[in-house]
Amino acid sequence: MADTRPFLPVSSSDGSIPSEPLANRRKPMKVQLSIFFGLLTVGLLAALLTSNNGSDFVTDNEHGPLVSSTTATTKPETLQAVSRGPAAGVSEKSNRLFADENTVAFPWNNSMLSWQRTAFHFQPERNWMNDPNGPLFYKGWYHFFYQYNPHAPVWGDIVWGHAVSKDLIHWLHLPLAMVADHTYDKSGVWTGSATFLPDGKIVMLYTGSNADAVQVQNLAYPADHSDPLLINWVKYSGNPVLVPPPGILSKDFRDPTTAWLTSEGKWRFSIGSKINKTGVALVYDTKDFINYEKLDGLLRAVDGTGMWECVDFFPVSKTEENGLDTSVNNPDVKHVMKVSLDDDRHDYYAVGTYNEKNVTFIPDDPEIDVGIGLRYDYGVYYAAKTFYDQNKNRRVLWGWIGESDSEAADLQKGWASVQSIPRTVLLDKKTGTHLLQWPVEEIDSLRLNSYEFNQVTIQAGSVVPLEVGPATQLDIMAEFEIDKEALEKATGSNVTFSCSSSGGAIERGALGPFGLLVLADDSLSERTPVYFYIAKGSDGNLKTFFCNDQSRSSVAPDVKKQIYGSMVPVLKGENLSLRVLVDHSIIESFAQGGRTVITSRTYPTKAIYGAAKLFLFNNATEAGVSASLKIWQMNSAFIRPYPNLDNKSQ
Ligand code: DQQ
Repeated sequence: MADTRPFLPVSSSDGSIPSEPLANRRKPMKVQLSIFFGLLTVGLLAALLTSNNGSDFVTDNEHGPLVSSTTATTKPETLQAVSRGPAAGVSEKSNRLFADENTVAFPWNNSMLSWQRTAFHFQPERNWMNDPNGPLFYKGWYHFFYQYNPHAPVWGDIVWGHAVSKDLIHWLHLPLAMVADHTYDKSGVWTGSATFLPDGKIVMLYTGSNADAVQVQNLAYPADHSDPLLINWVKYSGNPVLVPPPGILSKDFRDPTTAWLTSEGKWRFSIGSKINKTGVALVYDTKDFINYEKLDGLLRAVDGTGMWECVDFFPVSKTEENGLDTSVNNPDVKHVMKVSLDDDRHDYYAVGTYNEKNVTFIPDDPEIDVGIGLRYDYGVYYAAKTFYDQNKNRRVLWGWIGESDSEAADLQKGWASVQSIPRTVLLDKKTGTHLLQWPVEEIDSLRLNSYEFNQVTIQAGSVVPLEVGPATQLDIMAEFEIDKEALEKATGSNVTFSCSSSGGAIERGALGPFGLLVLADDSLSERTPVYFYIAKGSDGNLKTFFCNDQSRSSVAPDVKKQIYGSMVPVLKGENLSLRVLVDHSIIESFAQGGRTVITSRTYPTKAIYGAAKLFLFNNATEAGVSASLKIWQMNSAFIRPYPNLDNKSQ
């Protein structure tokens, strides 16, 4: 439960104590003690800062070498990298970070590993999960299917897991929806999508890796449409309905999209592939999902992007704030195409125009075409899929979030991967170029006590603790204002900045970095900065970057630690705004209303349970920053098996 201790008072803009949380205040004596210890903490941090000549707010040297307090007494194990996926004809599914290194396994203990399991993100009870499949809303239930290995916490033996929810947050696990029981899907029941027919019936097209590991497309449908839980699925007797066409290799033909209607009343859908090194989206028309016509053209093709997995294609409104059914096509819509790049395992999208007659998608800006421009998420996020939620008139996006630890640790903890919090997707009407992704509103129902901090001043080169109790399940909304004078005074340069090639949150510039230190321990020996960095060009223009620095997120060496991020457009009159969902080993962060999003997995060894803390930081050399925040402790979701399935009656 949330700790309701007040915020430790540190400097505020007017020198007064920043506003207290909404929850209980302490007695005056305790407030004084809090002030004392708060100032002491800030003093110590300031001492750390000056002892480093102001070049960094905290460095590894200040805390000694990165070793764990739970150092193993037995000989440490060296990690082996195992490849999973490519041999079977699919993208790499294991963490290859340690492939060329002799990384030593950290002695993870059970309490550290149990802490990593998430509290309000969707996960099966055990074992491996990857792509979201065929999400839909039917007779009062949200259905979620997913790539699942029922036998181990590593990719392999893939079948379709299935769960249902009334609100996209609390889930009930159901029996497997489809298993590998036919020649045409013997090597795996792979990714697929759902389409609603006009009579309300559902068809599911999915890829089967057949007995010879050839990728084919199959049709399945619910055995009983009167069952709201859609427990039993029938595979069409004429499967496979499609095999790789001439010119397409047998392992480059997968992941059919949801179908949309053409003006002639045919169904049209796309399948990802590649021709040499060009990523392509093949297109098929069908009237009945039994007979198919391959169209001559390609919906889109982009040189050098390699195999396209999990293509998604959908309209977004140029004028309204609601989502659209996949078949909507009129002058008031733009189309979005998303591809998952097998080569780098990131999801890229482009906004553009769909020409039904020519069967093409043309991006508005060829410089940011599919696969070379914008990404849904600049962290760990892949194989995403949207669906139109007719219940709430919105388009909802699911994405697979893999692990960034070692396979050995996954085997020890018995599970691997989570799904993102479902996100609504809208066209950002202000930029016209970006999408806005935002956690579905239902997540707000998990909010418990809240804490408010108004106009907290964070001097250049300082760290401010935020007293919110244990900081492992949080929903954080923050706004930052940077000192205007410093913005004007800063000299521009033509040096180009990028989060991933920068030194991360310890690299100081005149105007940043500043933001939050998430999942940090008291001494900051572990911390994950989620932050903005403003760069001034030689033309005087400002560019804002949104980054997430994993480099000091854990003292364990067998964890992938990257600096993620990208540019985020900040328009005139906008404050810098941030929303961060912290749920144990996952941090989902949304800048500027969801224009740029970063999801990361974090595996601290000390900043866990009650020792996980939250801080504000400003590591700029010049600019002071003021921050206002509202922070909620988050409840856990109920995610468990569907009770008494035999007596299911709604
Ligand atoms: N995952 C599935 C494939 C898809 C890949 C196999 C993307 O259908 O291409 O598990 O992660």
